[in-house]
Amino acid sequence: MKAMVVRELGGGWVEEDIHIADPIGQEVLVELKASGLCGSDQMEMSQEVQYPPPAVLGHEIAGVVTAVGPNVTEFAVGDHVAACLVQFCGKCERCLDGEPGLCRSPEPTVRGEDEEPRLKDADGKPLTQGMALGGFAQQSLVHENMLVKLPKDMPFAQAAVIGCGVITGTGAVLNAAKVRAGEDVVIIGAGGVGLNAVSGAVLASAGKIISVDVNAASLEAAKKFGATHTINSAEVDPVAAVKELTGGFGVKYVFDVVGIGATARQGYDMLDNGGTLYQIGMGSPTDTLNTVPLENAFARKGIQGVFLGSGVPKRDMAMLVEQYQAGRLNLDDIVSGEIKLSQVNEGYQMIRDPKVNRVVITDFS
Ligand code: CXF
Ligand code: ZN
Repeated sequence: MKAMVVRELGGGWVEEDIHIADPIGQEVLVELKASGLCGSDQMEMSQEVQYPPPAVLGHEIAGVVTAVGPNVTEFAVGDHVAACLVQFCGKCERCLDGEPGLCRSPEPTVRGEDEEPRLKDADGKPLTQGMALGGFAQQSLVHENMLVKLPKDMPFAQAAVIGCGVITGTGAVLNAAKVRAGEDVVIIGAGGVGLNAVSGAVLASAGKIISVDVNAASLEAAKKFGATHTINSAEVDPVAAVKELTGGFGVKYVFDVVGIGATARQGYDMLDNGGTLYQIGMGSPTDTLNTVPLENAFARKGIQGVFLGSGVPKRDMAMLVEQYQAGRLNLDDIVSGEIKLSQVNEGYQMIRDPKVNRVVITDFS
């Protein structure tokens, strides 16, 4: 099959003819119909994080099941499916707790060292399968825990993007913070994930949905997704602006989708007493946020990390599909452009424009 392979760090994606194994155990073979371009894959391509080259990256996928392993129970040939990159066993203490994102033993979702690799290049050498999905290819071989069934009338591109950017942003609001109707929220960052956090706040019927960004076009997009107020932090002090909008108090929920020291500081300072800063963005690996224990004892502020929406992917993806189909979740404006499999390099150029959200591969010919 055709795949876009990262051969060396920083070397971009190169089209190759590669081999994909037949499904064993709980594996499902999916003919891909949509595969989204997420910033994390670009990071994986340019610096060694978790999936060393040669690798097939791509982790926002949807398609049609063409074969199943002998132990697959949930899926059959012909099913439409989408994936979420959370790898979980479904059996450990944390999975049983309803926290698959904290799974203690996600190993069963990938093949062992002693098994034939899922992907091999034309010379028979193993290829890394990025995030256990390897979505920049015509097909993907995926453990059934990472898949969810789609209604046949759900468009593939919109389904594909749910599995990473959408679930991350909406889940922060719905799962981590559990915002109630009428409560005010601040979302710092109006890029791909930030807009989905705005969507999450709309689904929660939040009160004021205040979007903060340095880019005017991104703030316009946030309004389109349902932000009731926008603050351009390149022009005004965002902490003062949030306080002014909230009777001087600040808010109970701040979502920092940027994740650098400056936005963490702003987010923390925007909190009302008893409020929580939700840290979603991973903008800096070294920036810190200092707080004074004595002050915090009085203010009772919380800091909470959120990863991939901190939810239950199968449940949340099905819910988000339903919300989209009911006209309550804007995924159409998340999908800004569609490209061919061979155009992954160009696609990553396209998403540098802040007006472009997700670019999705929909032509795998
Ligand atoms: C990523 C964030 C960085 C670690 C892997 C998953 N999320 C989505 O792309
Ligand atoms: Zn991603």
